[in-house]
Amino acid sequence: VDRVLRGRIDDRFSTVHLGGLNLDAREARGIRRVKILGCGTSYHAGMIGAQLIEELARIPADAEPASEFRYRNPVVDPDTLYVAVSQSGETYDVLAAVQELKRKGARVLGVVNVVGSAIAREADGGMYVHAGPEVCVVSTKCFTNTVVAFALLALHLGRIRDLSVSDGKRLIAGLRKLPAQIAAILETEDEIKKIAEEYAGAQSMMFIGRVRGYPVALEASLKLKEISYIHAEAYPASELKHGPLALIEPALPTVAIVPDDELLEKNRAALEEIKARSGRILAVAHREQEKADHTIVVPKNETELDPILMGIPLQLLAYHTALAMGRDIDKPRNLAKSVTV
Ligand code: F1P
Repeated sequence: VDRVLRGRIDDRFSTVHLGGLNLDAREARGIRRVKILGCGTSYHAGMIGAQLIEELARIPADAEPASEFRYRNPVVDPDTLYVAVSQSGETYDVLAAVQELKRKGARVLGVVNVVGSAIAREADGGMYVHAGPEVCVVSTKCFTNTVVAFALLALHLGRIRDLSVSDGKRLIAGLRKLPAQIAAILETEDEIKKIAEEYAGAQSMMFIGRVRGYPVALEASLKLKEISYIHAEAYPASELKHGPLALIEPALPTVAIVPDDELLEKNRAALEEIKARSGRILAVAHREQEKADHTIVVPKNETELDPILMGIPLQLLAYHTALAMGRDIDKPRNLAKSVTV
């Protein structure tokens, strides 16, 4: 953890590195707000990052698409820590936001995969996520690693502010369990493939989740759109009753994120609403969900890490859905590895 935070780990890869967080304890204690900027998958990982920072460091935090932020003349505040997230480190909307922030005197950290990329060079410090080369255009491993990086950043900020000492031990133990749990999920690939083949013909799909599950729903729907070209929408589960329930019918399957957490009963109530309208349901959960037509059961870890373990089977679902539809997964239409305009 400390090596990642100090940036030392990068020495193995390159001499051009982010140099760690570059935040001393006094500066870290002075942070009043954290604003996370990214695009696509990186934005969704940033949404989870903001929740982790609020939970573990008790600093108000939020995420916004970098493209929106740069076009809306935002207030740039010296007590806000800005964090730019990018797999490629070259996405133009993120880079432009970073440059504008720096012109206005803000402190900007990068959470970046590609060592020595433009955003890594512009940032005042940050972390590389070491997801390795993302060989396909669509970002997957980087999502997982970015969430891990934010868990470390949140713990670090919490520790400096004399919080999360027990959270630290608990979460670090949880992070150590992740590789074996992810391997166990990958073992269920054949089962996920069979489920994907059932949904491959759908015209449209709905994804729902609550709190930590909502960015997972957004990300899962983006993966599906990017490589299968099935239309997909993602909603916070409680927003369903504010309009989108009207869409639920047998032809519109719903993928529901249903972790065993304090919101389990609320999530189950949403499944009932969908079933009452004869909607088909695929649940991603820690145990079988009786209202669901299919459940992908994932291993339980610390609640804060649910987005990682629930996101991975949905990346596989998108992959196998696209494969069953004969799509060219490595060359998705209209998607570039890094969007530089
Ligand atoms: C952002 C992003 C990716 C997406 C695709 C296009 O890239 O939207 O999330 O999968 O590669 O660009 P980045 O800033 O994380 O490199």
